[in-house]
Amino acid sequence: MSKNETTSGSGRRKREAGPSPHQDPQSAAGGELHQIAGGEHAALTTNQGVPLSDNQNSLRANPRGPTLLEDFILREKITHFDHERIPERIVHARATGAHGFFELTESLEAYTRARVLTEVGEKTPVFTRISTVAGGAGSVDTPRDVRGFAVKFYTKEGNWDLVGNNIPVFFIQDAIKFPDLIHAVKMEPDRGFPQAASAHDTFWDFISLTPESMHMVMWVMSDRTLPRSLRMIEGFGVHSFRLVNDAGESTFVKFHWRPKLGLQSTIWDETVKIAGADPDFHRRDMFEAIAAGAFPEWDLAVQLFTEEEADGFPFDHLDATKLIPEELVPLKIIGRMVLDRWPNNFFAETEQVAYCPSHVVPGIDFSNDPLLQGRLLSYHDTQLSRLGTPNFHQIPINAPKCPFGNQQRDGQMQMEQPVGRIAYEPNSLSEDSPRESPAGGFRSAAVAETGEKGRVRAESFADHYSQARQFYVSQTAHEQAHIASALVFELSRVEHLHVREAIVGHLRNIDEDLAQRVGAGLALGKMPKAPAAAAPVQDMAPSPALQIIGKMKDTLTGRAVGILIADGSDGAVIEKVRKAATDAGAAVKIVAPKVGGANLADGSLMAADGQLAGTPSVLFDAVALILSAEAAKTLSTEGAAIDFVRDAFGHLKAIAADKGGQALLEIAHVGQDAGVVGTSDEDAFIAAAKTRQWDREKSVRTLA
Ligand code: HDE
Repeated sequence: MSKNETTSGSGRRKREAGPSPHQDPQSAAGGELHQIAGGEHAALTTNQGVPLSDNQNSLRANPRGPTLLEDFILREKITHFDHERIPERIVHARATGAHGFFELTESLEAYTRARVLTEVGEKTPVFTRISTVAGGAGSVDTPRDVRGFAVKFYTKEGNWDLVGNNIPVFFIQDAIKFPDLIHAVKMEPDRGFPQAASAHDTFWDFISLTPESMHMVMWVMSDRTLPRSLRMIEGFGVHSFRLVNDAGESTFVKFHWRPKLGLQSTIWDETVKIAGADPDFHRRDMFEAIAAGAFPEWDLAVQLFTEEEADGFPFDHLDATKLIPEELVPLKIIGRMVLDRWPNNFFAETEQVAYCPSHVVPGIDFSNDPLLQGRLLSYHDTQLSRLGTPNFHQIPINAPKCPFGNQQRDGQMQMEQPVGRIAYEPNSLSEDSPRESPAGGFRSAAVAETGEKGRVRAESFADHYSQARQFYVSQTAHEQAHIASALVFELSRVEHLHVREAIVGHLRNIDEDLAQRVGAGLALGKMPKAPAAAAPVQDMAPSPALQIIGKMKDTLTGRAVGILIADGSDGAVIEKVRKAATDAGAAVKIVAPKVGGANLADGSLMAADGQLAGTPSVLFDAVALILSAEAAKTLSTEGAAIDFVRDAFGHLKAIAADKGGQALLEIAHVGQDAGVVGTSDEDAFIAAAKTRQWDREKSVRTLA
C-alpha cells in the first residue's frame, strides 16, 4: 500500500465520546500549539514537538526495500512503547482505583490533633485502590483472595495512607516472614503456576508450619474472599495505630471501613464461573457504578482504647493475627468515604499511585506491632524499585495537595526547578526557604521503651487458635459449611498427604467438628494428631459481627437482575418485572439469544443488553425467565440457556418465571422452592431476590 492509500489513524476521526464517569478531567490535551491550519485537531507530534506527516508508514529505502535507521519517528515511538510497563507490584498487582472524598462527621479532637480527624464537615480528597494479593496485574478479579483496601487521604497537613485489607487480621506476626509467605502463595518457581491461587502445595506447606496463620486462614477460607462487588467489602487498617492529641497523650486506634451496601459474597462455584464470564467483573462493576452515579460509599469507624484497657484484653493487640471483637470495644463511626470519580488514566493513577503505611500526618502515629514496623520500611523501598526514583512523590497522583517543600534535591525524573543558591537548612541566606514547625510539625508520641534487645517473639503472641475458633463458631451453619468445603477444595489440590494431614491437625485445635468434616472430605481415614498448642485455647464468646450473612442488607441497591427473553416473549410481563426490579434499586439487563434483540409477541423488537452465550446468570443476583412456550422448546437444545437457569438455581438465586420460563426450568431439571416464583408475583420475586436461598444449597451440592 503506498503512502497515499492510507485511510486510518490520525486523520479526521473525532475522539470517541464513550460512557465516561470522569467528572474532572484535569488534562486539557496538550499540543494546542500545533493546530493544523484550518483543521479541527491538534497536531500529532514527536516527543520533541515535531509535527508528523504520516503515522502509518515507516521510512523505507523504496516501497519494497529496507527500513531506514534514520527514521527517528519510528525509533522514538517503538522505544517508548518498549518501555511502557513498569515493574508490577510484587503483591496487590491487580486492582481497581477511584477518586473520591472523605467527610468527617464526628470529631476525634480529644484524641488527636490530625485535622483530617477533627474538622467536622471537611471533605478531604482521597484516592482508593482495592486489589487482590496473589495474582499478577493481568489476572482475574475473582480468585479466592484477600482484597487490599488502600486509601490515600490528601489532607491539609500532608498525605495520610491507610493501607489495609478486607480482613482484619494477617497471616504472620513478624515482617521477617513476609517474603516467605508471599513466595509460598505465588506461582511455584519451577513451573510458573498456579496464577492467583492458594490451592497448591507450597502455600499449604508454609501454612502448616506457621500455626500463627490459622486465624487468617479461617477468614480466607470463608466467603469474605469471594466478594460480590468491591462496593460490598469491609476494610480494616489491621494494626493498632496511635492517635496523639495536643497534650501529647496517645490512644490506640483500629480503623474500619463499613460498606453502605452491606456485605455480600458469591459462592465458590459461581466465582469460578464469573472468572470465565468476565475476568474484569469487579473493575467493571465499580466503573459502571460510578458512571451511573451510584457512588460506592463506606463509613469510617474507629475502635479506641487505652494502654490500660489493652492490658486487660485476653490477647495482645500488637499481634496482627488478632482482632478486637466489636463486643469488647465498640465501633464509633466518624465519617464517610464516597468514591465519585473514575481515574482519567489507569496507568497514571491506579498503577503509579504509591501507598506507604509510613505516610502519616501529625496526630497519627505507629504502634509497636512488629508487622507494621516492617511495613514502614518495605513500601517506600518498593516504590523506589517500581517507580524508579525517589521523586515518585512528584507524580500527580502521589503529590500532596497542600503546600510542601524541603531541601531534598535532584535525582532521576526531577520535575521541579528549585531557584536560588540555597539547598540546605538551617540557612541565613534565604528569607523564605522552608523552616521547621516546632508547634504544628510531626512529633512521635513520647513512648517509654525498656527491656532487652533480641530476636524474640513476645509470649503474649503465643495463642494461635482461640480467635480462629471464635471466628468459626460465630458463623451461621451455611457459612461454616462453606469454610469446611473451601478447606477440602484447597487441600484436595495439595499433592503431599503429610501437608493435608498437618492442616487437619491444626483444625483440631480450632474446632473438632470442622476438623472431622474436612478429614472426611479428604477421605483421610485416620484423623491426624493435633499439634501441641503453645498456649491454652480459650473459648471466646461468639461474635455475630464476624458473619457475612448477618451483614447482608435487605436491598437490591447495587445488585443486578437479568431478564432472559427470546422471540415471542410477552413485552408487558417484561416491563412489569423490569419496573419492579428497577424500583427496588437493581440494575436490570435484558439477555436474549441474539444481541440485536428479540421479536416480542406483539411484534415489536426489544433490544438486548447481552447475548445469552456471553451473559450467563452468574453475572446477576436474580433472574427472570420470560419466554414463549415455543422459545422454551427452541432453547432446550441451547447449552447456554440450560446453564443460565441451572446456575441461577445452583447459586441460590431467586428466579421469576412465566409459563414458558417454567417450561425451560423443567427441561433443565431445575427444582422448585420458595425462591422460584411466578412472574405475576413481583413482590415475592423482589423479596427473594434480596437474599440467597440458603436452604436450597443442600439440594444442589454436597458440602463438607
Ligand atoms: Fe503489604 N505490601 N506488606 N500488607 N500491602 C505492598 O507495596 C508488605 C501487609 C497492602 O494498592 C507492597 O506498593 C510487607 C498487611 C496493600 O498499591 C509491599 C508486609 C497489609 C497493598 C508490601 C505486608 C498489607 C500492599 C507491594 C509484612 C494489610 C497494596 C507494592 C510486614 C494491613 C497497596 C507496594 C496498593 C502492598 C509489603 C503486609 C496491605 C511489597 C513487608 C498486614 C493494600 O511493599
